[in-house]
Amino acid sequence: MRIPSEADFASRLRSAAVTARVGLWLGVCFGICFVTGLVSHYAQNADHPIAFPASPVWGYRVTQGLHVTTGTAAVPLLLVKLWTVYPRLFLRPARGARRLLLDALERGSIGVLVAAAVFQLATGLANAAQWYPWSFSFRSTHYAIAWVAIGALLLHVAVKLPVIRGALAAGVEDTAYDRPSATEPGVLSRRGLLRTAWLAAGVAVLATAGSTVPVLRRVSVLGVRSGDGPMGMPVNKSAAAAGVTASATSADYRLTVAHGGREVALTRADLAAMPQSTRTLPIACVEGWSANGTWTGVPVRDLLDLVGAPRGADVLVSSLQESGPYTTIVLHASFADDERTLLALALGGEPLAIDHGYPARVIAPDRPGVLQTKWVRRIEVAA
Ligand SMILES: Nc1nc2c(c(=O)[nH]1)N[C@H]1C(S)=C(S)[C@@H](COP(=O)(O)O)O[C@H]1N2
Ligand SMILES: [Mo]
Repeated sequence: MRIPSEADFASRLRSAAVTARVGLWLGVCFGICFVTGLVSHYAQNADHPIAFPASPVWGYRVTQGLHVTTGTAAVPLLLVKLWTVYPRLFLRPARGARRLLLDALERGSIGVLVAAAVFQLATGLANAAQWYPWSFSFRSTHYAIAWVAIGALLLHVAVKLPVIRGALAAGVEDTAYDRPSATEPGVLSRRGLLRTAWLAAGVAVLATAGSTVPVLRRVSVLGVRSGDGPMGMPVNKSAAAAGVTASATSADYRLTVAHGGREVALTRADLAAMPQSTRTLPIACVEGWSANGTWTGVPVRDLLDLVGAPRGADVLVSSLQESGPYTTIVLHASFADDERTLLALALGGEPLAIDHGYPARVIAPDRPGVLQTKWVRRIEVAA
């Protein structure tokens, strides 16, 4: 077996005219992924120097739905784009020290870009499918590599700008930027290949977007959440999996609200006897699925008032769940003080199912689902 040479790849489908067009949409997807990813990362930070907005209530639902959908659409686009350019790997190295150095730098930067892009899409998809075949922290790693990917992408676009502009301005059949050996007809036309790429991206979107967009649910064979679950709402982690079945149903259950030296302990009946408020708010999971619910419960602000907690203070919410990364989370002041933020006792007019957080769970507007703590046992003003 011999190493292939660049001239072995003769299909005229592998053209800058195709690469630039697919690359344009790939760049759009990566741009949307990057920005919506920053939003999601910030929303999950414990520290909010600038308050994350609580309105519109569906804001995070839209940004995270876009994040997962554009990430999924990027998969077929990236594959097509890599297919059109990979013969360039076998181009002979340039002559002369200076050209060789530039060549090595360019190939190196493309290597970084491809590795980072593949890493982001692979870890993102696995995460959306709740499959974690790794031991690193998903969120911090996906966030760090996002910067590598976007940096390498900007560099790549800057280096290729003359070719990109030329190829996009000329027709799709243009050959000005083709490798000299890419002359043989392909199995389909360039337009045909492009249409196939758009179709594949569209199918990828339809197959996953149903976990966010209810009308698409029936066509979303790949949607990682069916929309089924107790009370018509998917479940992320069941009470059994969280190990809270006994504590959540115990007659000894008390919700503790604390501030400074003051503490009150409330039974579920005490909570149910307080003035109730009903709000329609979505659960918008970081993994991309989301669903609206009509929640009834006690505004968290009313609970904080029982212990004289000041406005403008961040609040810690703890779960009966004893282990896992989300047993205690920060409910930032912008949410704690919002009258729409509830300690919910009911969903759709029925007492909460245990898998949705019975006896009581937090539901706040415009928040990542991961921070909507279930089986709440303690609400405490942060020191
Ligand atoms: N205590 C606790 N609360 C939790 C979780 C958890 O694992 N433990 N999962 C969170 C995540 S990731 C999501 S998306 C929502 C899902 O709420 P649901 O299961 O009621 O739909 O609950 C959140 N609250
Ligand atoms: Mo989630």
